[in-house]
Amino acid sequence: MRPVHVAAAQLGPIQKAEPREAVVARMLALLDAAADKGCDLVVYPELALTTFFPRWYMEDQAEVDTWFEAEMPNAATQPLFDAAKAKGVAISFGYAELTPDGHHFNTSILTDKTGTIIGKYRKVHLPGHDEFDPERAFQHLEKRYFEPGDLGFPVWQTLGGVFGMCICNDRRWPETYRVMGLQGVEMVLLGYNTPSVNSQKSAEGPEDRLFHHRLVLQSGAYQNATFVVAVAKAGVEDGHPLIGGSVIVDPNGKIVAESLTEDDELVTAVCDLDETVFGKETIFDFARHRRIEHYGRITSQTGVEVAS
Ligand code: CDT
Repeated sequence: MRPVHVAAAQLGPIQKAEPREAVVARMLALLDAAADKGCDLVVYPELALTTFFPRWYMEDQAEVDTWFEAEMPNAATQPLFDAAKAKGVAISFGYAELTPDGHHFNTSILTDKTGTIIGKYRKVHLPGHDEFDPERAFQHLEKRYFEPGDLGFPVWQTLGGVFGMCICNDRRWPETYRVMGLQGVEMVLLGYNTPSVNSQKSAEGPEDRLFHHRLVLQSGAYQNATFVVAVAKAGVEDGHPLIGGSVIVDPNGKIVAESLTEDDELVTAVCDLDETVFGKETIFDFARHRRIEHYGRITSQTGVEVAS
């Protein structure tokens, strides 16, 4: 047995005017509750410290940069790292990262149980667009404010297992899981901010959105024999609804725990990482069954090419 008691710490909405300190106080309350339950690891959403600001069109880079963190930890988040250390709980959360040399990334970090950052991931698959789009019901300007991640999909050995991270839209891409799967990942941690309605197709509402969300998490987990912990920022932010549906998925692709609300909520499960072994040694024993001689297009071609 290699049990990891994990908590998906879903956050309810964060309004545009809500300061980071108030959000961190909410995150600390969830951390306390998780520690009281005996959790080893608490996972928070994508861009956990602020509202989902890429929905707002901005032209002034100084204004954009107010949504970014130039240091981690910083004054607002230091209490989280202190609490993680004091409680002996590892944490993972997402934030907008401004690097010392001026690069902007949609980032998540992972700490060990002493509150020391041991892993960093920068979102690779940025959705949306980079200019104001009047055709959309609302904006999704991640391509305007962030650069694609430059760290690939690394994994880290901690808590007795192999852990990886990805962020929101990354979860819809099978390559995300497979690159980590090829490094033996046993638990993928991810946060998300998913609008409840498709801005380009109003008929695609929360039911469809949650269906696609579960579909990709469950298939990614099964096809790579890994746990997946997916954590929402949910609810209505300044009139813009985001889905909930935070889940913990096992290596069979089954949901073992799921949130019930669109508010701050803790979803927990004890995950035995040894449950990943059967899949990794049988149907998804990559060394025996993969046929890379047929996969060249995956890395040599981006878009669809139809033979004439
Ligand atoms: N945050 C994020 O990546 N959201 C996307 C919305 C895609 S629609 C532009 C998601 O995949 O949920």
